[in-house]
Amino acid sequence: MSYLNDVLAQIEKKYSYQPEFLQAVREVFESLEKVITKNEKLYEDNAILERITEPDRQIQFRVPWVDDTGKIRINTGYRVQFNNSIGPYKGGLRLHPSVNLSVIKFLGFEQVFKNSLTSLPMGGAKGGSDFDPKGKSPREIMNFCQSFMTELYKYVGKDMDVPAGDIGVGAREIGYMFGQYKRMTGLFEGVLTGKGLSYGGSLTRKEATGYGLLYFTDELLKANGNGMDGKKVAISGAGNVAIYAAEKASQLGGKVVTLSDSTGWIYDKNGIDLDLVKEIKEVRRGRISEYKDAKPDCEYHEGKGVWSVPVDIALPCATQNELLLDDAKELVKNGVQCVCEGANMPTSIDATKYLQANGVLFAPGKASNAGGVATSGLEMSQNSERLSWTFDQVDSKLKSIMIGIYKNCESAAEEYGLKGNYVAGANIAGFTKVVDAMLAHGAC
Ligand code: NDP
Ligand code: 2IT
Repeated sequence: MSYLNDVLAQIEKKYSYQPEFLQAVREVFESLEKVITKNEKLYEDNAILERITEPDRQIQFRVPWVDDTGKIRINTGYRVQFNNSIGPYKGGLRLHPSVNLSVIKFLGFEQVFKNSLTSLPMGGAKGGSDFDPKGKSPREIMNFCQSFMTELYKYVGKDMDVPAGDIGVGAREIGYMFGQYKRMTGLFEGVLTGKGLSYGGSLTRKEATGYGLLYFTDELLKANGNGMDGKKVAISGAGNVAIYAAEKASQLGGKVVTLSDSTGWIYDKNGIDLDLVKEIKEVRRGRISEYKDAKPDCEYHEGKGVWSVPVDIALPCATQNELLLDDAKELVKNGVQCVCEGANMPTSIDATKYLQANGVLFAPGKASNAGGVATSGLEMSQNSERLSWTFDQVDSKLKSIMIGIYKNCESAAEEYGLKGNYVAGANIAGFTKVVDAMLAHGAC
């Protein structure tokens, strides 16, 4: 057995009960075969693969909070600090009932490579809780966020670990957590990103993941013949990433015809009305089914099915494993040209392989959704220099970072004889930078 296969077998045995984490590791390892073979002795002597797959630390804690009836409720909080070889830990916080250690570890592992690709000095981490924000009152959300930070504040700081949003965590939750951090420590510092604009947030951060996804997609399409203009686009999800992906797709001349949430999906053949979606999701915090109330001639379907609509481009922007082999087959049958991931690991490994084997341009989330964390890095820079940049300044830096990531993935893939395989390119480029730093730091 090779070094790579040995380590993979050990991890599969040790963490057999963490399916999402194993899925993320398998995808990365498969891409690294040639890189590892080239440097096998060096990497093996330095235990690079064992170290890069084992988090620096995993913090797990009880989060007690009081609901509106006066009852004490308990959730589990997590922060997995995966790797800080190239910068302070950085990565989002997810609040969703499906959160467990496997999910947070897969997200933290992906974040290490993603942050490396941004070219900014950020290590990888992820956190969150199995708290379900759905149906909770604003006061319950605040109670939860304050309690969560009452424990988390011990482990984070502007030069140590800088969390941000993810599923279920937006500006409101970041605000409550920032307030509690300030109260616990007395420090007003850039400990979180995705902050409100009045207290150190960055313009463009809200839009950044979705916009960045489209800057990447447009570049990928242009490099392979044509850009976004005139393309029909399916997007899943109806949250932060999906909404601003849809906005930029339209600005670049595409027509977005679907959105979804965990209850169902909408198909509007005339193109999604984003002002209406923003009113439903950002103002009312409602469900995507409400879109049909205002637009009776659109279709609303309960359950899955968003990938059954014939489109040129598919952008999964909801959650992990939401685009499976059967969905990939349907997309290919309907002539899809390009799939770029806005969510983290939304496409299963077999679906990814099917798309690639059928000539579909495929971009992995760690490259194509890196615009969110990249702009978080720009928020950290602004906080450090105590200045705020304009929307256009941040947006143009975001765009050049995304184009840089595309070029980096493309050339890393080519260097290893894997032209057009952007999954391999992203993993190789992200990995080699982190490993250089790990080697420089010695046994730690
Ligand atoms: P939001 O909470 O704003 O929105 C999430 C959307 O996905 C909602 O429409 C939600 O529907 C849907 N969704 C969540 N879980 C499920 C599920 N299990 N099944 C079906 N639908 C689901 O989150 P974001 O938009 O911020 O995040 C979306 C994805 O993008 C995640 O994978 C996240 O990790 C990734 N990402 C986010 C970044 C960011 O900056 N926010 C940066 C990079 C990646 P419902 O309301 O019904 O739950
Ligand atoms: O998955 C991600 O990259 C995020 N949720 C954003 C993390 C961040 O620190 O901005």
